[in-house]
Amino acid sequence: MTAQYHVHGDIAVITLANPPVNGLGLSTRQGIADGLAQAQADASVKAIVLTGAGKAFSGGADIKEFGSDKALQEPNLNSVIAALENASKPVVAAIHSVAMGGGLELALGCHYRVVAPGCSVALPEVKLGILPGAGGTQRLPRVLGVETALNMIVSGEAVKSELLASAPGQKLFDKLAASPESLMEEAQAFARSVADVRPLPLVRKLPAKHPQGDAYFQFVRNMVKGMAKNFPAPLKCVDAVAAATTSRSFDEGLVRERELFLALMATPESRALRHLFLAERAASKIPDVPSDTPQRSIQAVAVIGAGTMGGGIAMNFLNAGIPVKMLEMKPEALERGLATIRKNYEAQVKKGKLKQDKYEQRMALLSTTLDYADLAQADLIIEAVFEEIGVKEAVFRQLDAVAKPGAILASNTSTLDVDKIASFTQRPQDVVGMHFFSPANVMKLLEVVRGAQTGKDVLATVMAIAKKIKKTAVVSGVCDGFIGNRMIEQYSRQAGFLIEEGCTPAQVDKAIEKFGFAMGPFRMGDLAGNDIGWAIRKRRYQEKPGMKYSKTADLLCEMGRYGQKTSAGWYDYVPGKRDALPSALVVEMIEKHRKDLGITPRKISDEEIVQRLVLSLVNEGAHILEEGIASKSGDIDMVYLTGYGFPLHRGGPMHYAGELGLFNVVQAMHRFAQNPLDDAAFWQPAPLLARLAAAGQVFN
Ligand code: 3H9
Repeated sequence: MTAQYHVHGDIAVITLANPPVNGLGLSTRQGIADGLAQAQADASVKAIVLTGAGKAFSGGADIKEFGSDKALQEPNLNSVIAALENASKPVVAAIHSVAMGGGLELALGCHYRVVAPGCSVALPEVKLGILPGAGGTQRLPRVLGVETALNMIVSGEAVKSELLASAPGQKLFDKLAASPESLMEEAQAFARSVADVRPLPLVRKLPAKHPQGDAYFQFVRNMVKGMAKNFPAPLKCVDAVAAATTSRSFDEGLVRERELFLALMATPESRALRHLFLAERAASKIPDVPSDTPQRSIQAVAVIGAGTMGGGIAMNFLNAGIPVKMLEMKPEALERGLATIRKNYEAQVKKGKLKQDKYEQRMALLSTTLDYADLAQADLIIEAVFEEIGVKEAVFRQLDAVAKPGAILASNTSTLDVDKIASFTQRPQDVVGMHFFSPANVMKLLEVVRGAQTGKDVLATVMAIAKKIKKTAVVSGVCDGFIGNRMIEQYSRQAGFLIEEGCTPAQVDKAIEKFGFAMGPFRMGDLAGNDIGWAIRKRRYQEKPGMKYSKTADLLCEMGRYGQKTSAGWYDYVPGKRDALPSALVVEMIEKHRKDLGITPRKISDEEIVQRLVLSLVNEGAHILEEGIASKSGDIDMVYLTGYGFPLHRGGPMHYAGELGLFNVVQAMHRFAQNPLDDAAFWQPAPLLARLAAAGQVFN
């Protein structure tokens, strides 16, 4: 049973005990219902306190139970709340640490609420693509007023208990305890003080009114519509709260909330967001590295290379209060690097995002050196030098000579073999890849590249430090391009074929941007620099002479059109501006190229564009899974959602493939393989994909 029952004198205490956050799964709900029945049957009990063990009152409905029979099984959350409301003895919620979603709704069903300071209070369901489905949209407006409640429900953001408790006229909390430590004592004393009060107060009896209801809700709808973009839940939250103010009875409002909740639960957007929630947390777990693996202490970090990447990497650690020593070969390079870091921080100060004193504290943690010997005290050394194996070799041989025993030696390589890099040292167990994405101080993604000999304690340490610097870390095995870049290469190849067959760059970009990508492949190429892809392809032509490529991107580079930095790429740019303007020269180049190849252009639908681009990611992702480069499909999704602008509401390529149905995905690939201008060999479904499709399953 994941709820406990104890009696202290004349007070019964029901304690939710479902770690980690007392999610309200079936057995916990049953435990509450049983405790309530027991307390009411015991004549010596005068009042009941409901609380949570460990680090939360409750984080809400058990997200892992969603979609299963257990979520619906009685007693469901609404039935438990009804039982609380109908209890014959007062029930006091003793709330601390976290009261979210169904947890807050549970508390709102109690007769009284005593809260500890510092507790995070929220109805965050909107972040999962749903709305509060156990009365939250009906009860919160009654205790906090319509506007505050609606703000909380539409944003899903947490508010601290002491702030809410001090709001004028609030009826959410009956008492703010002096401290989390005294909460239980104060809640029990409170319960005794109200033991004989009748009738028992119920939130449902309070009014929910807004003086200018129609105008207010109209205004909010317009605003929320603009912000919600691809997500249906925020507008439905408004509808549900509006129902609290217009329904003829409380129960009629509850019915409306239930309808909206169930409809949202069935949307692909909600499935995507729930997948994202679980995949994000699962990414930090490595199957053969248990959570109790010892970690190394990281008190001081060194970064080699003060370029854009090195500087961005350093800022992450400075932001987290960890001292950084930056090494360069020449004083001018160090100066330039320092100036860039200062400029970045100063821009944040100017925008009011960073306080001056915080900026100064961060800069005080940064030191520089030209001498490798100065890195001897660093616990973690991250190399961000030029992407060439000879350069990396020189760096790692020096590091091996100066780094203290047990220091972690990380490479920020995006393409090179981490095992080879490790072989330049006598301590391959200490070597790992930490592939940051540019700009490194902004992008959430960190690919942690696990070499054949990387120590488990090194991995555990790097995953923990990633959390500290607020990155989403995903483990990748060693292969060319790791997870993200290996997949994007296939996506880029498809973009090239689409151009050859009849699309314009703008048509491809528009189609995939309409699907939800932040930026299409051609605008992205112009931003990143088309010469980078060119250099990689030149290497590929040597390594894989049989691989089919469109030559349009090479022709573009031969014209010197590297992208925004040359004010000309797939598009034209006005110097200093980022607007992508169609280029007649590029169209001419593409048309000539088609003629040279004897291709008659055809009209290609947006649907085909999107499918070919996205399914190229899926097929390569399936190979990556099968080879064990990624240990689970959610990891691949996290890479794409946090590092490559894949639309959040689609849940990542592997999740999206499941939404399409893997059978349909395989059928589409067979169709694409028939196209003589495409790469038939690539479109053979990866064996794992074919097996799952045949078995009617999805990736896991
Ligand atoms: C809801 O309530 C619907 C109702 O309105 C209607 C129902 C009819 N369930 O984030 P962390 C796990 S919808 C199950 O790293 P933190 C999480 O998976 C729900 N598990 O910790 C992870 O597990 P693991 C509305 C949950 O300290 C572990 O807890 N509620 C739940 O940084 C630690 O998570 C929400 O949306 C859950 N509800 O933050 C709250 N919540 O160790 C979502 C967490 O196996 N949760 N877990 O990987 C949060 O915002 C944060 O997790 C929280 C803790 C603030 C609670």
